[in-house]
Amino acid sequence: MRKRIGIIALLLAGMVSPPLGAQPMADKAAQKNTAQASHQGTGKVVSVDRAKQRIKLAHEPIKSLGWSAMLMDFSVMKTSLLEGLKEGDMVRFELKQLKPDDLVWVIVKIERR
Ligand SMILES: [Cu+2]
Repeated sequence: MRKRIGIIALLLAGMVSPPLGAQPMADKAAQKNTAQASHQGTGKVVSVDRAKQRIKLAHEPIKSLGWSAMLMDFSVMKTSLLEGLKEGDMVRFELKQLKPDDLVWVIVKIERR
């Protein structure tokens, strides 16, 4: 009887051992940092769609994200960010991920350069 209790205690201890318990929290913290981080980019405006709150850019490489130069559609945080922007403008912009697991990057700042 005493032996059985000992085994149960060991099993319970294993379930709440620090390495297992700490790991998910560390992952969450890392994801939160990624979500809050913003990335700077530069590029050229290809088209602006105010109705859809989107802009197409030919962006230059963004090293902080490991992206090479490419043509890409972005959503902007608010329509007013697109004011005064037109095809052919050279721009500097800032990207943010709204949700940690989201693959979508949103432009939170954009200005002509
Ligand atoms: Cu891209």
